[in-house]
Amino acid sequence: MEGNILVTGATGAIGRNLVPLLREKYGMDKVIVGYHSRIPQGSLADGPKVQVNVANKDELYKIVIEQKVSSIYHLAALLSVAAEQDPEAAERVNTQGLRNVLDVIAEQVANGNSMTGFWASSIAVYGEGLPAENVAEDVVLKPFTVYGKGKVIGEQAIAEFYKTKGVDVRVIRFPGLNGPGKPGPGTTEYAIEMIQAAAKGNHYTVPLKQDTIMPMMDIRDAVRAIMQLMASPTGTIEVGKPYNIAAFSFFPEALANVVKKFNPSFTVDYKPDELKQRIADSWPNTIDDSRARNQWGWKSTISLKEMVRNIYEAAKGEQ
Ligand code: AKB
Repeated sequence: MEGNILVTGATGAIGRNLVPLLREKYGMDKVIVGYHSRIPQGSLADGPKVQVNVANKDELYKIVIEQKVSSIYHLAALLSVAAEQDPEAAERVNTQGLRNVLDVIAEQVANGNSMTGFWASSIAVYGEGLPAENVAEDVVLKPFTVYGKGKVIGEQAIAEFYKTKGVDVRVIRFPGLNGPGKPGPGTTEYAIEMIQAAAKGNHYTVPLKQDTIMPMMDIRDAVRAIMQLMASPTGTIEVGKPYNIAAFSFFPEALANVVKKFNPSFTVDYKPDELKQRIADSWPNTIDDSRARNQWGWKSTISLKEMVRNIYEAAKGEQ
């Protein structure tokens, strides 16, 4: 790779797990940790890093030029609950932030410089009124959330930039991603909270009904998918179109039963939060990822039990 890679939102859940893989593949000095308010810690702090406000296009452009960036993995975003609570921040960071990334890449491409990108979409694009099972990419999208609407606008902008300006930004629609570390203010994040509570010997009150099913995945599978999609030759995939990826789906009571295998005295109760429950109910139970499987060989490898073990052991180690 000629230029450097900028990862925006690199201190978030996906970034923390993706940066080490990128550095392993391309070298420490080639991967720049882009952060905003959360300062990089541990190994993330070791290599190049830059504070970046993605809502400020001039600042982003300056970094791209000065740091010789030729690929942006754009992960800076507010999650579903945070976006609902602060729609203006969601508009700035999620919608305008992506728009700025696309504009900067388009400008570079127009100047004859090769530049690509990755963007994280979500099952939040789906909305109420859809069939719940095995939902493919190509259905009518009617999310009610600020977050979901932003993801739909983002996917459409990426498709448009590809069609009209030849901008190659690849997109995955992620299910709930689960890994060690403090979970963000989302809807699927109850799962991480539950496992961490069990590891610390605490009771957990689930903010959803016990049978609320959502598609989920181990974060390590998710970042492997990003590496795989980004390494796929252009002619073999549909650039500008989002790909679903799936691993397994579960509901809180089923997760609690797996968690109890690690801590038999763990207890939960259920006190649904109105917003989280409505969001979760509007998302599919299961999604169809056959396009990703057929076109670039996607396959999940980490089971629910292994996902729980990873988060549980990390949380135990922190005590
Ligand atoms: C959230 O719940 O907000 C995220 C997501 C599925 O996009 N985890």
